[in-house]
Parts: sequence; C-alpha cells; structure tokens
Amino acid sequence: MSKVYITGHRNPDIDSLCAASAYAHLKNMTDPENEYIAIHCSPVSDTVRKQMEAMEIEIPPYKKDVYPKVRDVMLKPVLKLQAEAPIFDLINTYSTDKPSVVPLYEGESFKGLLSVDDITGWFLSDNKEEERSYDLTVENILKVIPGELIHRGKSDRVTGKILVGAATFESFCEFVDQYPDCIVVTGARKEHIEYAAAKHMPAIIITADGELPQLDLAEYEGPVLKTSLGTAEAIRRIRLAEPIGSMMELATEDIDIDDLFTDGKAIFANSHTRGLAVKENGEFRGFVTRRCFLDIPANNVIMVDHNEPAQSIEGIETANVVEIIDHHRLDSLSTRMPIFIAAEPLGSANTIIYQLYIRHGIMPDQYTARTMLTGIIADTLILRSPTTTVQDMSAVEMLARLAKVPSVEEFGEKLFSITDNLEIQDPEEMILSDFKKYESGGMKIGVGQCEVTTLKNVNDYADAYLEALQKTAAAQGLDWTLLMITDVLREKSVLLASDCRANRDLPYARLDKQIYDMPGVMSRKKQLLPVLLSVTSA
Ligand SMILES: [Mn+2]
Repeated sequence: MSKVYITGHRNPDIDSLCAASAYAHLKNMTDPENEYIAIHCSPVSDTVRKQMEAMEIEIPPYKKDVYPKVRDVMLKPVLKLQAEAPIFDLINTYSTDKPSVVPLYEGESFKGLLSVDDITGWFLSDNKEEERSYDLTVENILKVIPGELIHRGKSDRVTGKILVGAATFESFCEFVDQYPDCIVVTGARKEHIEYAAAKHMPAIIITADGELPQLDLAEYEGPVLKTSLGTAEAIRRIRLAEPIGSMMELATEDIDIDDLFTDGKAIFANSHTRGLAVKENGEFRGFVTRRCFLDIPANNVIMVDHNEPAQSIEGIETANVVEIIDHHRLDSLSTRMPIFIAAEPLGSANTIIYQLYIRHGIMPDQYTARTMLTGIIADTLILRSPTTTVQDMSAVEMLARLAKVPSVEEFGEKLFSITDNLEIQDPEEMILSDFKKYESGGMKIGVGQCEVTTLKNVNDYADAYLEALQKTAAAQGLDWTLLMITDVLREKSVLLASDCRANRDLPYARLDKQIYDMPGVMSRKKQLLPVLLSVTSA
C-alpha cells in the first residue's frame, strides 16, 4: 500500500480545498490498494477558513512539502532485545535475521543501537590472548546454562575469570590459591567443590548428570549451579551470559523523523556509523541504516485545481505526480510514466471530479456532494461567472439534490456573505487573499478579487482600500495594483486602482477618485485581464 497525497494549489481557495477532499474520497473507494490523503500546501487565509466553517466543510490537513524525509525510509524495530539479556540471545537472533544494527531496550525505554561493529569488537576482545574477566548476573547464567540452582548465595552478580576443576585435588588447590577470583567449573567432585566454597570463589558450576555427593555449602556466599551440560559446553556458554548492552562501545546518534532524506544521507557519507536512532519529539520511533539511503524515495502526488509546478506543494520536483485534475491553462511538468490527466475548460475543478464520480458509477454521499457543490459555487460565483459552463450547471443541479440543499441561491449567498462586510476586514489582507500577478508592456500588475453580496456600502470603505492598494504596490514592487469587488448576486463589480497613468485608459465609468463601475463584469481572468493587458500594451 502506498500513500498518495492530493493537493490543490498554493494560497488555496475553496475550489482547491474541496477538490482535494472530494477526490481523495473517490480514490479511496475506487483504489483501496493505496491510501489517498487530501492535504493543503500553504496556509489558508482567514476568509477562506471562515467560509469553509460556515459551509461546514472540513479543511484537509496542512502538509508543507513532499521532499523525501527520514520518515519515508525509516525501519521499524521488529526485535526488542533487552540490554540486560545475555549475548546468547543475540546470537539466536542473528542466525535468523542479519540486521546491521539492533535496537536495545531497558524495559520499555530505548537504550541505543547495537551495531555489527560492536558485536565483532566484543568477539575479538573475548578471544584475545589475555584471560578475560566476566561480569555476569546469576539470572543470565541460568538462561544460558540449563540446570538447577542448588545454592543461591548472597549476590545476584558474579564477576571473575573462569577456572576448570579438572586437575588432581592438590594441583586444583594450588590454582585456587593462585587465582582467587575465578568462577569454578568442575565435575561432581566433593573435595574440589568444598575447597572452592571454603576459599569463597565467586561461583561454582557443577557439570554432572547423576546424583551429587553430600556437600557442605552452609558458609558459602556464592551461587552453585548444577547442569547436565559437559564442562566444555558450559564454559563456552557462560561467556555468552554477559549482557548484550556490554557490547555497545559508542553512544547512539539521533536523527529527527522529519529531517530530509538528503541530510540523513550526508551523515552516513561523513561517518562510520552503521545506524541512527530516529526520534520524533524526542521519542524513539525506529532507526535508519546506510542501506536505507541507497535509493531516494519519491512521494506520490495528485495535483488538483492546478498543474503548474510553481503553484504546487514545495518539493513537487522530487515527487511522483500520478494524476492531474484541472481546469486551468496547461503549463505542467514532465513525467516518467504515463499518467491520468483530466483537464477541461469548466468553471470549477469540482465539476470535473463530479464527472469522475459519474464515470465510476459512484453516487457521492451527502457530505461529499456538499463539498463539491461548495467548490463549484465558489469558483463560478453561483454560476454567474462567464467561466460557467453547461456541465457546471448540471453538476450543481445534481449535487444540490444529493446534498439536500433546497436553494443553491441561498447556499451561495451564505458562502459569499462571509466576506460581505469589507469595512470590518483588514484591507491589505483582503487584497492579498486572492491576488494574482501579471506582466504587460513592461509593467508589473497585481489584481485582487473579493466577492460580496452587496456593493451599496463601497463608499464606506473605499478610501481605506485605496490606501492599502498603494501600500501593497510599494511592498510588492508593483506598478499597478487593483482590487475587483464583485457583487455575485447582481453580476457586477467595482474596481479600485492604485495611482497609475493607465487608470485614464480604463474603459469603465469613474464613480469617484480611483473607483470604477464595471456592470456585468465578474471574471478576473476572462473579462478584466484582457482589458488590463490592452491598456498597458498600448
Ligand atoms: Mn478552481
């Protein structure tokens, strides 16, 4: 199962947000093999947020970028080895699996990554010429040497080298006197055992099959274990009773789960480390090894309501674009594989998505119908914009029925009434909430658009907005900044313009100062833009 992110364009509008949600819903039904996740890729303006809230439609979650992350290649720990467990357990694990690092735990908490280098290092040092001393727990000894504890002793820990009681009693005694801190491994020899006990050797392991002779261990403080293993095997195993944690030489370095893939790769390129612990808010989540960074992963993305990489989520150039659903001019990216594209010059991306539901024979549920209806109503200005097509109208008719919306008109008025009172909004924010930039005749032009349900009170706020247009022009380095305020019910607009010589050439009646009347004008791209281009190129 792979994840596919569905995103609308940057500075998301209602059509974009609704299209991502509605399409993810359809894809999850028609392709259960994969997981489709609707997202938005740049902050949602306050106005759009309020409109979505008023229409009771959820905004898909925010995702900043689709660059490959450490998260995308992280390995989840399958084995949970306790640092206190005997090395013997680790060997059993390695014979079935051959990981280059193994996470070690202390209870439930992560202790560090044990690497194959640590393991090699331990075995090399264990087999060096000098005799080694072992630091063991009685619990671990019992885990690696099957047998019975016939005398418990006083401590749970045992430290010492290993001495075999194979010699005659006399020479054994000499050994014991010479090496007083050894764990004694011997057969069922009463004299040997009692001498070792009398000399307080740290532990005694008796390798014997049958009954033991009567032993006097009352004064002895170390543990005595009886096993049916042979002496050679008991000695081989006792070394492996050391805790796994004792093998770890270096502290484990961390990497954050949301760090970039390329940053993780760079760490491995510049160090000998075998693995890094992956942390999320300081909690251990998994680990990465060198192998994780051999191939760069790509996130799957479906672009809706846009097709230009420059308008898309950050990192789109590293992603695998698998589909495009759009109603804008094409200026798209190239792909490595053939992909599904549904591009039609309709009034809303949601109309195309509605048609895809029909194509798959799936009736949208009430909520999804409402989502698509909202997208179409928003983009077509309640079907009044000249971008509106017959398909948009029939989609709205059907979706309104499925969404149980009795009056599309009232539904639309509710949507646009949210921004109605421009007087109480922040002028600069409103200008920039839906702002597009163009270049023509050597001039840089910026045009904002706001939709309202009445233009009666324009004079109350026009001055503040004219001033804000001036400020916006300066802040953005623009020669001409305009705001189109559209009455979606009466199908007309008022245009506010910053100081510019080109104002004189506008073919609209001047109402006051730099305020113009635009009866019948609703579409920025279809009606206003051609006028602006012609007056600036003249
Ligand atoms: Mn759109």
